[in-house]
Amino acid sequence: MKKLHNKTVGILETQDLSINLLKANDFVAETIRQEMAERGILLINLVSSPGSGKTALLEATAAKLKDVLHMKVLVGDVQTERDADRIRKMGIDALQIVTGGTCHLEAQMIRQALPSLDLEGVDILFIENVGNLVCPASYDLGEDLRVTLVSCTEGDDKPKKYPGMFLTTDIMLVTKSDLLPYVPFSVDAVIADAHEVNRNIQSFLLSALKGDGLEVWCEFLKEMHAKKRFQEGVAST
Ligand SMILES: Nc1nc2c(ncn2[C@@H]2O[C@H](COP(=O)(O)OP(=O)(O)OP(=O)(O)O)[C@@H](O)[C@H]2O)c(=O)[nH]1
Ligand SMILES: [Mg+2]
Repeated sequence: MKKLHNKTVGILETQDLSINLLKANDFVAETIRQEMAERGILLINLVSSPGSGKTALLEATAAKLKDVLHMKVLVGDVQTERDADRIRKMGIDALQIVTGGTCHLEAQMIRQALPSLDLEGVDILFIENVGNLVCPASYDLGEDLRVTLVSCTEGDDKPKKYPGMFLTTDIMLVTKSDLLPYVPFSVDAVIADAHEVNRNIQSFLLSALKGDGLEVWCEFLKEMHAKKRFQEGVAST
């Protein structure tokens, strides 16, 4: 009985600790939000399961927008520089954060990485989070927009299975639309479920590979960037 009691206290202590850690994360996230506001940079946090197409989306977005908007990327992975290398090949400055096992990015990791990126004149800073629909949900990185990708190859049941992520999502991108004819996936169902979890989610359907829907996505980014500049009173370049 005593053992059970101790165990219970242990769990409560762990909960207290994680609440305090999240509070500390939110404090750092606020300093990032402040810096981005002063610079008029739109900060976007891309999250998804592994392989949903975050890096492919960044490559395709870079190809369309890099001459119009100055973009940079911070990319988190458990191991390797592979994603940063792919993005750099598109002519975009990218910095890899290797978490060494941690399944999400934390605001402190972003804070520490920022001085290594020259942010002068940057319009949009993308963060590609570690592929995972659970842990990244709890960590505010100071972003303006949390964009969650759901690829049609992973199933349309994700919003209700991972509500924590969809509760904090601003934009849901349904990706790999070119594969829709080959997989059992209902775009209507995934959008309906996402709205049941969070009625403020805005959705886009696109294929980074074939380019369908990319124009609308890029127009949306331009609009969001202009809005941010206007809100912060930063002159457009
Ligand atoms: N058919 C098709 N394949 C795609 C599309 N977008 C990405 N892929 C493929 O899906 C795989 C994973 O894409 P990535 O962009 O690496 O996915 P990711 O979300 O960055 O993956 P992690 O960083 O590992 O979480 C790659 O083989 C891509 O070529 C798409 O629009 N259509
Ligand atoms: Mg990637």
